[in-house]
Amino acid sequence: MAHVGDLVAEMLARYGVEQVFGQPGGQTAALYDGIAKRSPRIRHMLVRDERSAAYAADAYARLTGKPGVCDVTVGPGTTKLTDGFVESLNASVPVIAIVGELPSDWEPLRDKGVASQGFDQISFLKSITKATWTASSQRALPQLIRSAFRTATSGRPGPVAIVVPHNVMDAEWDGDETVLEIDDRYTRAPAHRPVASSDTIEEAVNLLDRVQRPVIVAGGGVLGSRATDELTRLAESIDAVVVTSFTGKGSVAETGAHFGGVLNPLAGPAANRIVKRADVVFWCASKVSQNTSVNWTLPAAEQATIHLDVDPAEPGRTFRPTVALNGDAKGTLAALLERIEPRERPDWLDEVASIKEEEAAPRREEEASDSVPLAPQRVMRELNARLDANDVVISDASFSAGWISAYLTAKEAGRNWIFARGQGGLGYSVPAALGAAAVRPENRVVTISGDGGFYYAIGELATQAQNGLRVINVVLNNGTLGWLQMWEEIFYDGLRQSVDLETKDSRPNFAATGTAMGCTGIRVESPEELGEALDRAFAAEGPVVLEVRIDPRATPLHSFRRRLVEGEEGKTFDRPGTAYELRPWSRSAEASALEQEGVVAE
Ligand SMILES: Cc1ncc(C[n+]2csc(CCOP(=O)(O)OP(=O)(O)O)c2C)c(N)n1
Repeated sequence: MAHVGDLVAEMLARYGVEQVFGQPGGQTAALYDGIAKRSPRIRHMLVRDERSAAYAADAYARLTGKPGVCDVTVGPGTTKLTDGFVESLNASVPVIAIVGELPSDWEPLRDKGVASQGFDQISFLKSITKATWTASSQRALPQLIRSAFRTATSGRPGPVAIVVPHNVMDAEWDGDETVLEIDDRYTRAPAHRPVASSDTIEEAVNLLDRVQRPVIVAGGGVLGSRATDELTRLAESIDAVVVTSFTGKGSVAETGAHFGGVLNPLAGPAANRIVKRADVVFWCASKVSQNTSVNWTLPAAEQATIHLDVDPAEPGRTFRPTVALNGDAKGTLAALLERIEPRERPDWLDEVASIKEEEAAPRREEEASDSVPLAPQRVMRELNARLDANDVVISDASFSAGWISAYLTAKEAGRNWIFARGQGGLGYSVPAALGAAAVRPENRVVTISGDGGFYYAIGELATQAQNGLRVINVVLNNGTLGWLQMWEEIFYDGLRQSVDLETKDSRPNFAATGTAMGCTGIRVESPEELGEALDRAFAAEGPVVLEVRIDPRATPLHSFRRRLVEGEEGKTFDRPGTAYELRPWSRSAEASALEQEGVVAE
């Protein structure tokens, strides 16, 4: 007998979904039956925590542009969607959740879990999704599935949820094929490519033509829109320099003269210096977040600006752009390219090259460090040498994001880098690797996290092993919550409260944990062991946990570095109180030193 679980699975498969992530409950078992009957056309991956299902779906979507699909059971399954869904919502990633629910007519019993696991799921989900619907009947469901794909992939993409009551999911379906029709315009984001109006494009062309030192800040929307070719061509044709946000990393190849670095306080000063020198800053598919704008000290008051975004509500949020381009990045950049005259700016490229070199010189020394415990910069250098252009690197929160962005190179443009900056939550990388490996089996997927971040999802190592995924999980183990340890030390007079993750007698061994979970476990304590360890990791067929003991005083955050060194000379520092002040919309060029250095609470 066919049932509604078949209907849902069949529609998902017709929309091109080949992988669903989740954990079953009685209310969703029919969906599992539907998927099982259709495997391998559509497959299911069992995660150890529904939070991981949402993260895996998010990573799947970032790499493919297709909505990542996950399923959760009613109540405790639903609440665990939160971390991933807020990440997807804030980062504009298309994700769809099929959510279990109690039977429709149990409404009065839902309160306070009187009927087991019940609560007001709709109100809850509405706050973490772009849209949430309940399928009140079998007949409503196909149209809701079409709405889910349409909403997730159009305009500013985002996560959506369809709540399916138990009686609807289990109901018999007569197999009527006519209800299954999909809308194939919405299988992938961006579903629409609106181009900015001709007069605003003209204004942007005129402005770019008048300036000497153009910089483009590429945000995550460049990759989301698959606009890397257009962006590269524009930069090369007018000698503009591209810097990227974390989520924009990979928007251009990072090997050429037109790349200026990653713009984030964690990623080193080069990009910040370059942006400050620009006479026009073109924010391209970037929401100009706190980190990318270095506490909104960028752009400076005297700089001309262009802001391109598919969401018309975005330009103008933190500064009034000289030109606002409301459109899709790929389409609008292509339109700009058609009108703009090629232009050489050799002086500007020379200046940028010398800024880059000044900042790179001390880094090369750090990368060659032989210190024990290891310098993370050394780990990154050896990893960089082994990464192929299309391998996927997934960052956890905290210092890993800085080490990756500043020391690993995007050898080609493309969607190969994942930074979960919608929330900056610890524990993203290991579960996200499930989604990445599912769609990129031919590539190596590398996660990089601190020990604090790694703890969050150790259970998913078993998922990686069970599915034979080619993931290398690098754990930069400094024995402490590095960022918070330094924050406490600097701003609270040497405080060291609840930041250490080990004691002399209790030292967790992550490599051994990996082995116990069915991965290859490798532990590195000295630089001599590193090369061989990485070779082993890259040669392994299944998942690897590569634990490296790193220097607990290492930080990519320059403001911390300076303060830690100066602090040793007996200076004390104020808490970053000034950074709490909301910056005025019509910016002044004045900002506190702390803000300009990018001291950010993470
Ligand atoms: C889920 C979550 N909880 C807390 C934080 C605040 N936080 C930011 S960085 C950090 C320390 C992370 O430690 P670890 O993963 O070991 O990396 P390290 O700082 O040592 O590089 C914490 C607790 C966060 N970003 N996310």
